[in-house]
Amino acid sequence: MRKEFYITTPIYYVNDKPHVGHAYTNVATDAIARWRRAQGDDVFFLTGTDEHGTKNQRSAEKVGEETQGFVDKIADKFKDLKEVLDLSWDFFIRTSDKEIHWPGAQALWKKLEEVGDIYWKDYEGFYCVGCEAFVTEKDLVDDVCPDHKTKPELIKEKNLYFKLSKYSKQIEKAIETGELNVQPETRRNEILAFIRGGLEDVSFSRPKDKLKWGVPVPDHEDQVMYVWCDALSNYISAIGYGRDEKEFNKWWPADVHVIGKDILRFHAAIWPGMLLSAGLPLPKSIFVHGFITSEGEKMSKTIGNVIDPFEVVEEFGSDAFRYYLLREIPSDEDGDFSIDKFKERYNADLANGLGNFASRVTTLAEKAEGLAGLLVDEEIQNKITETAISAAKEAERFKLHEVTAKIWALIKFGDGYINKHKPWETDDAQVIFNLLALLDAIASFASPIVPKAAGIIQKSIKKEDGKIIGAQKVVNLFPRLDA
Ligand code: ME8
Repeated sequence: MRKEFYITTPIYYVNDKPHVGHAYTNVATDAIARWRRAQGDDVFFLTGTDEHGTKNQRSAEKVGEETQGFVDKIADKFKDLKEVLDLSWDFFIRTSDKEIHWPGAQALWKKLEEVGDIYWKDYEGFYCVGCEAFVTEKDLVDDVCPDHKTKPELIKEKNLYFKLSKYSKQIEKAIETGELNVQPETRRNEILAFIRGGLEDVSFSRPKDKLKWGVPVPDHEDQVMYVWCDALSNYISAIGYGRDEKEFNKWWPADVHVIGKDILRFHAAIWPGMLLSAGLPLPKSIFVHGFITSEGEKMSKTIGNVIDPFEVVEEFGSDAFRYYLLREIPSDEDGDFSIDKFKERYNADLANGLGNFASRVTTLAEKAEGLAGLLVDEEIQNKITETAISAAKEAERFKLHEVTAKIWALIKFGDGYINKHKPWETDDAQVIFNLLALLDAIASFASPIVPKAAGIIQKSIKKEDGKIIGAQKVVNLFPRLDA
């Protein structure tokens, strides 16, 4: 039975153009979305941009541009990633979109207020613009935010607060029981420890005279929503909350929110709190991936080691970039982007791996006779089935590097099979047919990872009534790179 599958990326700040970290989240999410589509699910894949808040507003001011124009430009760069990274997202939400996003964000706010979870409070405390969050002394190291290396700003104002503390126990329980499945285990433990410390209420608005760039709070004209309250609601506004109930009910609850480890608390504490308050179901799972360093160091403009996905793809192609991210970066831990490693992987796994295997098999198959009507040998079929099962098991737990490794092990197996049977000497139609069946399976398993190459291979395999009957030669899918 076809089942709905709703998957999201975070919505990215538009203070700067996308880098390899954003590319990673997008590619990981895309691979899962493509895999579910291939399983027959009805998939909705959402991404977008988080355009309000102090950080975005100040970035526009810094270059002397009008805020809307500035965020439009950067949002376009995030949209461009669709073609560059070969992403298959279905909708791109922008929080400055007054038609799609604002009605949802405001409807959710009203719900929270209706049930009595919003109240006024005088606040005095520190705010980290980098995090877009109020911070306390214990979040700081040597008086600065450890993530942004900046001193938080002292803020003294009257804000509307959200009673998150009220839902502490319920959120803890949902994560404990797996009703809200936080993956991997390490992140689940981390967030549980945090929640067990007791969740505090959160400031959910900012006075308009201090920050005008935000979604207006319904019935409180002098306030705009706190940027995280606004941003998190994108996951429901995009699918029709407050606008199109039927569409909303079709997709919600989300199957997976894919996020980086930096925003775990917002997604696994504040967001569930908001949903519980509004009487909405919780997302089924949150997949938390690690952070990518560049040549072993944290990416930073000062060091000048920020990796630009546009440049990498321009030089090596989207498949190669996707492959590296999915194979080399452990999806549940931190990983590193290094150009030497990239080339090594490219040559070993793509040029000599998938590309060479496809070329060997299709070259044999192109001139082979008597393929039609053959059936694949049991040994080969078993190997294919085994890979499908083990890869799916890893995919269920979002271990994307393991999925990729399992699929590429099947290519190794195929290479071994050719070398053992030497079909170029024997012209054995059954051996060649087995190899084509293997290549066909590999292309279908690999299509969420390297969609372009997989598509070319699939197109080259000739079928009649779904049965393989031959192939056209595929050469040079991944030309070797010089060392
Ligand atoms: O946090 N390695 O937006 P953001 C891997 N607007 N992933 C990385 C990364 C790195 N070095 N750097 C960034 C926000 N990311 C909010 C989100 S959601 C309702 C609002 C990825 O532009 C990773 O997915 O700072 C991380 O969680 C996200 O970008 C943060 O993007």
